[in-house]
This record gives sequence, structure tokens and C-alpha cells, in this order.
Amino acid sequence: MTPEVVATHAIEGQKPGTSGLRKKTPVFMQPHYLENFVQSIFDGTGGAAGRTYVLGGDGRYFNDRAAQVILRMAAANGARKVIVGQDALLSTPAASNLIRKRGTDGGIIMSASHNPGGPEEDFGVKFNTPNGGPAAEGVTAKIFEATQAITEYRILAAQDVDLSTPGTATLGEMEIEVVDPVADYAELMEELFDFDAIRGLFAGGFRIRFDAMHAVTGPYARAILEDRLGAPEGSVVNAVPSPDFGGGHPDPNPIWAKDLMDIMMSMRAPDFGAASDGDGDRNMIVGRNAYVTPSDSLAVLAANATLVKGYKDGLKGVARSMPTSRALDRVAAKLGIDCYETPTGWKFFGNLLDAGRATLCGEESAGTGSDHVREKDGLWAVLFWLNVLAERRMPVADILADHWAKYGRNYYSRHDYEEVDADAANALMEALRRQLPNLKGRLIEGMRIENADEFAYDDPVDGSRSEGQGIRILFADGSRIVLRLSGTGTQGATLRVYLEKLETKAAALQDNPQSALSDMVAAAESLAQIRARTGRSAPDVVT
Ligand code: VG1
Ligand code: CO
Repeated sequence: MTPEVVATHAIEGQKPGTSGLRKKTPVFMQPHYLENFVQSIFDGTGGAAGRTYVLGGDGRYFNDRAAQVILRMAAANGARKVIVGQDALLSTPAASNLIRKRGTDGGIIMSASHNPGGPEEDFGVKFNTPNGGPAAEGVTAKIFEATQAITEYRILAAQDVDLSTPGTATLGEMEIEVVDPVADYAELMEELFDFDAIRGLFAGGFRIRFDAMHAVTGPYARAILEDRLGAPEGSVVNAVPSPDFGGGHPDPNPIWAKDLMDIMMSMRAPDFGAASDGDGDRNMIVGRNAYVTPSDSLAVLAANATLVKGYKDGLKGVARSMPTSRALDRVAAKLGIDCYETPTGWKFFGNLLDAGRATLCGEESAGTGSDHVREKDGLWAVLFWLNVLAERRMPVADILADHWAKYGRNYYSRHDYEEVDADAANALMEALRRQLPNLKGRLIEGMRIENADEFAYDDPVDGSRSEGQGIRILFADGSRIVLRLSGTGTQGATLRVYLEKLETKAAALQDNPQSALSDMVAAAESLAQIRARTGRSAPDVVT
């Protein structure tokens, strides 16, 4: 088998976004599209020769075909070995773990995460570096440059590799090791959490409903929650990964995981509900009649970390993305540890985790994780909660009430306007940007603006600077409005409006978040003219 060198030309728009390159599946299936990007990953990172990679994906439509192409290209580019998840499946955190555990030169993850999958939906490819984390901006910039300069790619003419059973094979000169996608990950979870205590919780009649949303966490959740921890069979629902996620949107929030929400708010609610996304890195936590916002979940985990085996010695520091609520900051202040504020996207946590400055990290978009891998980790967050519940033995609602009583409550909501005309969305942001210098001191809806700026991040570890990371309007009473455009969409623009209000009065800790935030909504409208500029009368998704 001799590697074929195929002439190609640069394809426009192969710029990785918040989390890799995401496009409509038919775009990815166009001639040369996937091949160009994969070759550019190799070219932009010093070539594949002699290297070892991890490969896996979330099982969405085209995952299996793309895996075979990537394997043939890795072989043709002289890679030494690729470790592949059985059936080309690996959750994102499991891939991160394998990269680290096996000391590979990185990994390629095929996923568009929470975006829907199918022939007309979304596909994505992401490169992770040897630390197990998403490539930092410096690396993705090199990959993007390579996509603009590409003239040829290498691919082996060969039959498909059988990925259906664990074992080893060769493709040309390259070794392929097919691994059980769950085993190493489950072992890592067992090191971090007290499985005996969680087993005791289930044995005592505690009931869980985990909704895998027809995505990759199904096999992981079954193996860990049901087989190892003794949750009753059937606790994990929608557990078989399907190429189109059962026609749904594998995004674990109250909108897309509505079935789970309905059950948790009903008379037949189990003690605990959870869901994860397409590639298994996000989590939703919901107790009986108690939805836990991702920002609160992060703060609760930080506050209770020493109850959990893997974190019993305390946290070195914590980090959150800028739009994530500042509930975490209040916990950090009490614990006397640093709290870092980074731009949106997990890649910005990598340096802090590598440098030992942060142990726990999180995002308002249902991402929580720690230094155990370099990705956010959905099932990890669920196990963390279960471990805390096994220690504290009280309902989720009481844990929340107790937390707010101690730290105050950061009421929080995100309003998304999806598939907005890109020019209109950019114009809205530009108009806000121009107002920034004059906002300080102004009164909006009776609230005084204390500061307003466009967030830029100076990485304290490598000194790199990332600009244009969202506009923030800070009010004197500790409230905040943040606006930014999504970097993961595949059509038009998505405007995200993040609203936050701090409440410390004991009598006002149990309000409905949307009513608690109504003046913030009005302030955002008055500042950004969202209705007039987008033509929308209301957000498409409220979380
Ligand atoms: C969104 C979220 C962000 C998250 C990213 C990837 O990005 O807001 O917090 O890191 O998705 O998550 P954006 O640019 O659309 O706001 V996932 O689960 O897609 O890997
Ligand atoms: Co994801």
C-alpha cells in the first residue's frame, strides 16, 4: 500500500471556533473537505510522522466513515499508531483521559457536541494536544493557516479497518489499537469517587434517572451507574447512541431535556435526575422539584469538594468562563483560594490546570470539570454530586437552599437568539461596543452602571492575550449583563445574553429566576435594542 498524494486546493471557512471545526454534515462530506482539515491538523502541528494519536467520536452520522478516512490519512502521513475507541466511539472526556494516560501526541475527536446530528445536521472535528485538552488558540491558528496553504493531502488506498472488536491491527505500516471506550474512564472515576458510599446510597433506595439523550454517554452511564454502582436497571434512559440522537437535540438543558424535567417536577420524580450531551462533556443536574443551574452546580461542587475522595485535600484554585455566574467567586473568597475568569471555551482552562493553579473549572453552558482530564466531563459531575449526596444525605433542594443561605444566590439566566442574520448580530455588537465609553455612571431601569467593557483575557501562564471575548455591563448592585456571539453555530449567528443578579436577603432566595431578572432583561433590551436589530420578539432558548 503506497500513500496516495491527492492534489487539492484551500477551502474557505475552515477556521476552528469555540470548540473545533463545526459545519453542516453535507459540507463536511463534500469532496476533500474532511481530508483538507485533517491534513491541516497534521501540517499545522509539525506533521504526523512517528506520532501516536487517540481517535474517537460521539457516534453521530458520518462518525464511522470519517474515522476510516482519518485512519487512512494518519497511516499515509507516517503516524506510528492510533488508539481508537471501539466502533470509533469515545466520549470527549474519555478521549482526553486516553491521550493523557497513554502519553500520546494528541487526539482527534469527531463531534459537534450538543448540536443535532444527521445527514442534514451538524458534524465536527477537533484536535486535542498531548495534555489532553482542546488545542489552544496558538495551535488552532496554525491549523487554520495550514488550511489556507494546503495543496495536497496524503491518504492510503485501503479497505476499512474493523473497529467492531477490541484488539490490534495494522494499516500499512501503522499500528491500530481498538480499545473498550469505557474501561479506562470508569477506572479513573473509581479513583476519584467513593464508589462504596454511592453504592450504599443506591442500596438504601435512592433513585436516579440519567438521560443519555441517545448520545455517547449511554454505554458509560450504564457501565458505571447500573453495573458498578448498583442503580436499578433502567435508571439510564435513552442509553443507545444513535446517529441522529433519536432526532433530538442532545443538549442537556431544561428545554432539550424536557422529558427529564417534567418527570423531576412531577409526583413520580426520583431523588436525582441528570443528563449529558452528544459527546458526554456537558451535564445537567436536577433534584426533585429543584433544577440546579450549571453556575450554581459549579459553586456547590467547589463548596463541598473536601467531602469527595479525589478532592479531600482541598482545591488549589477554581476557574470559570466570564459569562458564568459569580456564585463560584463567593465560594472561592470564603475558601481563600484564587478564582480565575477566562473566555468562553474549555481550551482556556488548560494552562491553569496544567500549571496547578486551578482544580475545578466550569461554564454556565453545563460544563464542569477538574484537573482529572483536560475537558469538561458530564458523568464526572454527576458522580461528584452523587458522592456529595451520599455524604450529606439530604435532598438536592436542601443542598441548594443551604448553599444560598450561606453564600447568597446569584440569580442567573441565559437568553439565546438563534440563527439571527449574521450582519444584524454583528451590527448589534458593534453598536454596543461604540456605546461602551459612555456607559459608566448611566442609569438603566433604575440601576447604575458601574463599569462596561469588552472582555479580554491575559493568560497568566503563557502571557497570551485573547481579545473580543464578550461585552459586559456591570451594575453597582453586583448585577451583570453579558452579550456575546456564539462560536459553535453552523448557521447565521447566535446571540447569547447572560443575565445575573446577586441576592443576599434571606426572604428573597427562593424566587423564580425569570421574575427576579426581569429588570435585567429590560435593561439588556434598552441597551442593545435586541428586538429592533434582530427582528425577534423573544429569545428562542431560555436556560
Ligand atoms: C458553547 C458554550 C461554551 C462551550 C462550547 C463548547 O460555545 O457557550 O461554554 O465551551 O459551546 O461546548 P459558544 O461559542 O457557542 O457560546 V461543547 O459541549 O460544544 O464541546
Ligand atoms: Co459537548
